[in-house]
Amino acid sequence: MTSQTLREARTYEEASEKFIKKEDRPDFHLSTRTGWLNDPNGFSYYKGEYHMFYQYHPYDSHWGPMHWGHAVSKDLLHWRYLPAALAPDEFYDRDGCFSGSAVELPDGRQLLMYTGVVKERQKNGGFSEVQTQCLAVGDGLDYEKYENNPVLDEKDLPPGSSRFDFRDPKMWKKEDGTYCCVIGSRPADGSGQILLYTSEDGFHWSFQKILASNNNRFGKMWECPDFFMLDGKAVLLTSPQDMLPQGFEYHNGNGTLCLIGDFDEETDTFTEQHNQSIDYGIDFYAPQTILTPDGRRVMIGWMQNWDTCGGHVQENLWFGQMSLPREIFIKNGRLYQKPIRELYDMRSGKVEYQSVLVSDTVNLEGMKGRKADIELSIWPEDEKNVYHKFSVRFAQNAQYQTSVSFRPKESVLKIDRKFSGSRRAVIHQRRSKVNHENGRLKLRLILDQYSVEIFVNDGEQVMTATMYTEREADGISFCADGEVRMDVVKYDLV
Ligand code: DQQ
Repeated sequence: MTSQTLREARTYEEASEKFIKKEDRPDFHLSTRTGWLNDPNGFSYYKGEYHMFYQYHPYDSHWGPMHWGHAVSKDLLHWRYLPAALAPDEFYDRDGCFSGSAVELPDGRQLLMYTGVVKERQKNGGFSEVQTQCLAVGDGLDYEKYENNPVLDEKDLPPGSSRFDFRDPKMWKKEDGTYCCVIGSRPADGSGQILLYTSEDGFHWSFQKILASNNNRFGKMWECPDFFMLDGKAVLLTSPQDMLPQGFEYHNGNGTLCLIGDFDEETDTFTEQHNQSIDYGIDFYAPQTILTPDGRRVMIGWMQNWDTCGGHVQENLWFGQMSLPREIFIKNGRLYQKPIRELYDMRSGKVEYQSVLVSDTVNLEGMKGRKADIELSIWPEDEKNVYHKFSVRFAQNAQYQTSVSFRPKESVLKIDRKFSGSRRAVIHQRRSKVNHENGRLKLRLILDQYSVEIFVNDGEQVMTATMYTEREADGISFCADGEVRMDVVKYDLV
């Protein structure tokens, strides 16, 4: 039975989306149907289509009581909205249906697990949010909340763990037909841990063990975990809150973390070997992955970040979009990412230049656009006298520009959206160390109206940023301090 709260959300979103013009949205990145979107939820392949649910506040372009929005796609690039799937309408989730995941049950129904949130009055008069894990079962369109919700609560936490920070279950089905899930939690040391739970049938869950402990190394609470095997290694993704910077690897505030190691299935033991950021740009958080029917591990993140999304304009009817789907793999012990290969099918209008000398500002005929796939290779004109700096400016007109620049002597790549229309004093630049051989570097930039995703050295690193300037700012130019040779090819993405 659809609750009144959900019916109202569904009626509202249908009416409200009509006021948002198609051309005011990104084209092949999923954006919110209306209002606000954050984390990807329930990313799954079900009944022949990809399903993406998302943290959703339909009534406002700011975060509010969390619903689950819903969209489906055949290729992860063209999305069709479905009615909102969940609303905060039960005693155990009345203050929000927070992030979660989806699996298919043996009888063909889809099972969602999400975090139910209830505000509880504290002795000091303030409120804290009690978080439990809840289920809903559906057919890909309508979902019925489980009568025995919540299925995991404070009784299922290891001693000392907080009942106020227990969220974001990511489930998967094992080959033997049983289920596992990882959940973010806060132990007594105030930082983060990832808990592992198991279930025979997807409905009855029990605590297995602490899969990974932060021990105050990477920020505090660990949100939105995902755990899977990839190229023979075990990979744990999570998004830590309250990070302190570490060199160029991690920045202050909400960040992303990828732990790579080994997993012993007999004892459910994860042994960490390597840590890194998932994305080195400004706007990426809370990614979730899926195994596609043809065996690819594909990751999509929220293409914003809590610390930097305060700059958007109040009057907008929508705010929040997902990143590109990225195929991920392990190479040299690191996480690599590439835009999903289906993007090649969207390429048209090739513009190519080879061995262009860039020593000042260079504008090339046909090099423009806000929905573009640009591949660049650069090297120094004189190997013995390497250039100081090379930049690509895009989303550019007389007033605005966003840029990526590379300083080979410091091995630093910088994304800069300071001149991209923001009227808020939030972070607009971020730097990352990158690998290069004497100034030789490869970049692939994907632009889709209001975002850029920069894939460095065939996916060794990615830097993501949004820029909400007018679409007419579509210039692309190149400039250098010193002498750079450049091969560049650009396709429109349509
Ligand atoms: N967003 C959700 C939480 C999650 C956080 C609330 C991460 O479930 O921990 O909207 O962005």
